[in-house]
Amino acid sequence: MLFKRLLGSSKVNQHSGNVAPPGQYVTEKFPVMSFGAAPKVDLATWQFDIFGLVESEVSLNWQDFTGLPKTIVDAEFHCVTQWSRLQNTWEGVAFSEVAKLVSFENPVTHVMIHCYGGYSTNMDLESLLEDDVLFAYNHDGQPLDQDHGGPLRLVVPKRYAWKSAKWVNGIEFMDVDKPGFWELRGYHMKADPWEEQRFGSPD
Ligand SMILES: Nc1nc2c(c(=O)[nH]1)N[C@H]1C(S)=C(S)[C@@H](COP(=O)(O)O)O[C@H]1N2
Ligand SMILES: [Mo]
Repeated sequence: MLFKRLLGSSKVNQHSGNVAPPGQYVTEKFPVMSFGAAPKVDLATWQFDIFGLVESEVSLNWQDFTGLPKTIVDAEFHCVTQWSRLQNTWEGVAFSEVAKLVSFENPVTHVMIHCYGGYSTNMDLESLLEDDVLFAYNHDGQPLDQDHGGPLRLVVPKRYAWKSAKWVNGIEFMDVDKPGFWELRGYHMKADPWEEQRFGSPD
């Protein structure tokens, strides 16, 4: 495909100064939290689709994706089951960089992230465009383990980690907010750990 770009790389630090959000404890371990088994994804057939309210859909293969400009982000990771891992270095492609590949006919307000295995999670577009949000293929200098979402996962440091979708394979741009996998099952639509937005309000 046509995404031959220079490999520029930027670095972002997102830290609150070694303090975990309310109701969280700090761990140096990296627990695996997955609903169901890790899908096995072959890089030769890996595909990432950008669709929804876009002027034209874009599909990327592994080479296209990893050819996009690289970013490095140091960030915290907060699971709603109460563990926080404060020091993580993620390497990958900023969400904002991927979003540049499409244009919109109508105003887009929200996004659904899609994954191999059927998992999904929703967020508002503005939050995803922040400079610490990325699709990561490396964690702490190593290729991302399959259990941790390899080959590619989303990382959204300012949200509970269920929003950091593993095994991602698509972005759907929307003009309404819709619940993803855990949000449908009672978790919060926004999920800000500093506001302890763990569960949504039942309607
Ligand atoms: N596709 C997918 N992504 C997922 C999950 C999942 O079950 N499937 N679990 C979420 C939850 S609840 C957490 S806490 C983090 C955990 O990431 P880790 O297993 O790398 O620690 O991944 C999130 N992303
Ligand atoms: Mo979680």
